[in-house]
Amino acid sequence: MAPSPLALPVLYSFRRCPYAIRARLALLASGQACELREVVLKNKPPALLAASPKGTVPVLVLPDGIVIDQSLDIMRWALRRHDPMGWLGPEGTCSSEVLALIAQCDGDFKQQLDRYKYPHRSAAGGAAIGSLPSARDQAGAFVMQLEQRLAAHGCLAGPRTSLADVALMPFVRQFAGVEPVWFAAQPWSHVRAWLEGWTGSPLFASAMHRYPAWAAGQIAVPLCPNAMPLVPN
Ligand SMILES: N[C@@H](CCC(=O)N[C@@H](CS)C(=O)NCC(=O)O)C(=O)O
Repeated sequence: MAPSPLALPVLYSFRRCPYAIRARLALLASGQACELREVVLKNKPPALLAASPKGTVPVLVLPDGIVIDQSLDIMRWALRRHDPMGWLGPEGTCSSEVLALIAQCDGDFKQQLDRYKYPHRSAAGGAAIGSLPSARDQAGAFVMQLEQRLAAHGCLAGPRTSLADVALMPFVRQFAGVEPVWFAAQPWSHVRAWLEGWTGSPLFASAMHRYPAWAAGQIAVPLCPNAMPLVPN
């Protein structure tokens, strides 16, 4: 694969995707420059599919052609290079507790969240696979666990922000957004404060910057707060 002209990693991303949000947060926190290519999921660019045929975002393509196509791996790649906020922990690695929380989020919680958000969708076509309240209750039980963790420690896996907070936040944000009035009425004050802390942060604002959809041949735009073109017109 041809390297990007400025030899920057290329991030294929989709603004609202929670996996892509966590990857952008880690890349921004690490200060890693990269070119951002906003993808329309219904019309994926051939360059994305050539780099990663499975066709999910985020995908990071390094200048030497190495492809990282799992959000967690992108986060770890960026933070291993530079981790000014210590999200990986003192030894530059994630604890098993952090990894277990992320696995729970990406596994059962994500499935329940999808059933809650899209109650009429079915994995096998046609019939609904679960009623809205049960999916909400199941996902809510996980959020309750997060509430207890935050009440006890301040952050999800101890007193300091870790990869778990960054990786889970976009998914909890989606959960909160399905029925905001209901969410606001739940006994989850620590989760709400934690979420508001993230969504109100300049880092999150940068990660949620709007980019036009990318097409081959366009001027490269960097992942950064003000997103000026990398190569001026
Ligand atoms: N395990 C992957 C999951 C990524 C994923 O499923 N992304 C969704 C968007 S949120 C996607 O690209 N779906 C493909 C599609 O909708 O066509 C990761 O962690 O990066």
